[in-house]
Amino acid sequence: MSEEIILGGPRYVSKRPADPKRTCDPAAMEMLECAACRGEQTVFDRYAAQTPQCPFGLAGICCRICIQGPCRINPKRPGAEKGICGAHDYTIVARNVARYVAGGASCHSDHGRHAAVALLHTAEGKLPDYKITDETKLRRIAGRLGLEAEGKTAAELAKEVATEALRDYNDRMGEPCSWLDTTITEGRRAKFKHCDIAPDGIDKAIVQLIHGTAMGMDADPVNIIFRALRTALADYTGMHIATDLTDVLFGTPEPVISEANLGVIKPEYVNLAIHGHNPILSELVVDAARRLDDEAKAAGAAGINVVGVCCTGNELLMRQGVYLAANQSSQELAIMTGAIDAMLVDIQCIQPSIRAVAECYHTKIITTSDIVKIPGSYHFDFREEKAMETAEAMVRLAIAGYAERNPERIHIPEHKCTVIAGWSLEAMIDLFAKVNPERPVSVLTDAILSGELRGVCLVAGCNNLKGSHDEGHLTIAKELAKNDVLVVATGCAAVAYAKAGLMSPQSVDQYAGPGLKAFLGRLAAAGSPEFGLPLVFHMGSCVDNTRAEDLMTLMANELGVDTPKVPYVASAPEAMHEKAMSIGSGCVALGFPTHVGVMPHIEGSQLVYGIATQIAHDVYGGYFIFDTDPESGARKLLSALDYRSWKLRVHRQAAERYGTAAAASW
Ligand code: XCC
Ligand code: SF4
Repeated sequence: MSEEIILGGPRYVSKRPADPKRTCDPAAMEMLECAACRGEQTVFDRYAAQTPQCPFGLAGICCRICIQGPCRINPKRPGAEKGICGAHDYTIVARNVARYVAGGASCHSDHGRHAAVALLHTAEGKLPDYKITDETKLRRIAGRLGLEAEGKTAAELAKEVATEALRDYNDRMGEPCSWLDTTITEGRRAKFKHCDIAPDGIDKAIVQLIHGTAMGMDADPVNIIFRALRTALADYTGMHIATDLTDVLFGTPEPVISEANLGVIKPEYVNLAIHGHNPILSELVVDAARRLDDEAKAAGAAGINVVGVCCTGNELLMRQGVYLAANQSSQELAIMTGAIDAMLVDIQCIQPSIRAVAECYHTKIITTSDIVKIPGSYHFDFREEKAMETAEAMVRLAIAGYAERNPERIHIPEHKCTVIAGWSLEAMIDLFAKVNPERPVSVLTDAILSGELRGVCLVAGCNNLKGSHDEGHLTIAKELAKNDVLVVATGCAAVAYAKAGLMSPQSVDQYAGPGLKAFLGRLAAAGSPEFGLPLVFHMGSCVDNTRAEDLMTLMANELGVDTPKVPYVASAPEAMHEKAMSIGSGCVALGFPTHVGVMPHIEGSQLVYGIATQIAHDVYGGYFIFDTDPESGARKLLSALDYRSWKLRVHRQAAERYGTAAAASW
């Protein structure tokens, strides 16, 4: 009997050798070759099997929100130029996009809610395994929210802050959400009020968007898209809550050195991979792993090696210096090394396929959330009340897995790179403060005004196999760094940079243009961390994008302008998840020129395309740039930066020569 049948039935066997263009990560390439010769299926094979993809879906003109449908818009077929109910292409495209945004906002905000409830219960003394780690940040948040902090204990204040956060989820009856309102510029506040897109409740914004895009509701694409922007700002609010409150619970990240790529998996250790997004679980598991190291040794291993996958990996790297193994598209490949004893998952971006891959190995897949179950996996009902107990039980399962390994199936690529991570907004400000303690952000804005830097770019987001894995990320960052742009990154983009060595100190000499090199050199001379500075700054997981957005707000305030005038752009070269759609839309509302390197499903309506690329610009100052060629995407980002910095300089000169009133009229 063949091994395949013993291992759980016939499997799809890849007939094709691994295509060298599928990834530009050498470790992933090595594993893809390995998978091809073992006849194992990966996400790369399934992507190929799905092509060509449905043109109606790709254009966004397939509607299936009522069961009279699905309707497909076909302009060439009389009667089919509209849906059965009469919905035009523009209505259908806009509704589909809006529902993506609602989906993304649900993910981030539910994550934020979890953090708020955990903080509340910690403050109430109900969660013995959690504590308030960063009281300074707690007090700063309370101050920003206008809460009276004098004379209150950390627990009392945490209760108020958590309660205030939870209020942002409910209906604030016309008052904007406080996490949005207290973190944006004066100008944005006025703009959002004027356009009526400041959410007055996260859940409300999501529900109303789903309601408004149901059958027989809003048919006006401009109205639908602008309401989607309100939900995107609700997404921002939820993300900000998540980041702030997890910092309070587990500490605000500080510069840290570690390593990334599949080479961090160590054959002699119990390897426990943690995958997903939620530090409320993973922080405890890291603690549990440290406690149970001796049990692993007793089982014959050298100890426990925790490695991170996707954004939970980013969170653990940022706060604990835990190794990063893989991003979204390479999650299966980590299991295929044959040396992962357990993969523990929490929420979001967990491919159901990991279970099928694990079937060919000894790896135990452990799900932990009641909204994420994968048939055939172990499930632990993770609750904060008995967090450590559950975390230890899960770690013990990994230890048990160590003895079940098949040595013949172990293949670990040697590739790994040094990573300097931990760049929370606070860490960035501390770095700038070494040069100018009074006005730290001016160190960055002055470098732009003097022409040393051309601006800042946030590269965020996922992997998407419509392009070569990680290639979009790497091309954009190298191109921008060469042209003196300071690049900050989050999510799977950050993992791509970590794996490719773009977060190592050596990468500065290799890729930075003269201006960026001089800028980073100045920071280093003033007292950067002993291990040096990276080329690309890791600002966290995808839920941490508000760290990078806050930097934009600080720069705007420093320059005395609103955000659409700040030379700061955003890019999602490999956007995939609904969350990327909501983050990108939020960036546009906040005033970022926002490049997306994968064509979203909007080409079926010229009108919606125009709203995203032009009308958004006219109204909000931010806009989308869609370009699937990363080099040309980078050029467009550079020209957006140059246009803004040129205007800033002209404005400065006019102010110096003719006074601020004359300069204010531009
Ligand atoms: Fe998921 Fe965050 Fe995207 Fe990566 S980056 S594919 S959302 S893990 Ni956020
Ligand atoms: Fe078709 Fe209209 Fe139903 Fe959409 S809402 S599926 S366009 S009938």
